[in-house]
Amino acid sequence: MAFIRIPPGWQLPERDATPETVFFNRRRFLKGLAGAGIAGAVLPLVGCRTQKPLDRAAIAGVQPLAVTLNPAFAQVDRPITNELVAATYNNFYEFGSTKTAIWQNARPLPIEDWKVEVGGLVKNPQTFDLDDLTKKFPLEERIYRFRCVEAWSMVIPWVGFPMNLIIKAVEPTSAAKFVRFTSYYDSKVTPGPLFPPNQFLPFPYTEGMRIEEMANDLAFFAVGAYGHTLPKQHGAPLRAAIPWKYGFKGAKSIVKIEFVDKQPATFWNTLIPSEYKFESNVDPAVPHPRWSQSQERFVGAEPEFAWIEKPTLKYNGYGEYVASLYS
Ligand SMILES: Nc1nc2c(c(=O)[nH]1)N[C@H]1C(S)=C(S)[C@@H](COP(=O)(O)O)O[C@H]1N2
Ligand SMILES: [Mo]
Repeated sequence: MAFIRIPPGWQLPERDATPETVFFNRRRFLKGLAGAGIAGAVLPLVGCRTQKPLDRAAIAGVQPLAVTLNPAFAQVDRPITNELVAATYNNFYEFGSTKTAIWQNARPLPIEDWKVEVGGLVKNPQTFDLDDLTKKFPLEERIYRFRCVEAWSMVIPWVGFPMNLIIKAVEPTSAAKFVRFTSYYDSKVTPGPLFPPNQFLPFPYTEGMRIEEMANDLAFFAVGAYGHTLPKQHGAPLRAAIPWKYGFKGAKSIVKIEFVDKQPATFWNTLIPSEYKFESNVDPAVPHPRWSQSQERFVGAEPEFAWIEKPTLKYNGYGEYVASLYS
């Protein structure tokens, strides 16, 4: 892709600490910060080291999915992130806080016989297995920008279906105002981060949004990426992809979808409400308390898988679809 300029020295860093990880090490971290400039110290995004070789084992076991690309989401303003970069640089705290080890730690996630319970304030509660979902709802491919609150971004070709199809299937009652997604959790399988011990963290991971947001055409449930089923580290077998919000809103490995009348408690918002808001739309003008959100580092473009600095776009560039939700 000729229009991409790759500044020298912005290669995928081997260093795994990230702002979200930093929370778990905050006590050690705050000590280390004494006397240091906070903004500079927090964002460990600048790396000059060469990356580890890409490992095809990261996508072992995936099954091809027959899908057609939705022409409305066929292209964005930057190349698709290399698949093996995306599959070896993940946030999934149930499997640890070391980004580049999560794909290996996630191997024990038992995705056979997966069930997704959809209920709460609905007329027609249902429990779907994965076959039901993929047969009932036509799968499509959508190329979406993806922006983590940590100020890095990717472009991922998801395979899945609009969340609105679930709304239509279960028919929320007029009392339902929000939806809550709950991720798989079993402390025997999901050891969690090392600091602090697991029991202090509000697992299972939950996320949520307003029903009108969920009904927006962009809100998507992914069962695959890059033309095949999701590797476990991406949140197999079903995860949320909400491209105008920060990445943490996209709960992985969803086992429960509940329609509720009040704004639900969510994992990050419970841990650090001042830093991780419930709404969390991508917005370059609203800095995270510990770093700016005006720029981002696009990761995973060939040939070097370099970090490429880009201005962050309001609603991650999806304002034409979603701005009316917030007027
Ligand atoms: N259950 C669960 N879902 C999660 C997370 C997590 O730790 N646990 N991390 C979130 C964050 S912070 C991001 S950026 C994305 C990362 O998705 P990816 O690894 O598929 O790129 O997943 C989100 N969903
Ligand atoms: Mo994130």
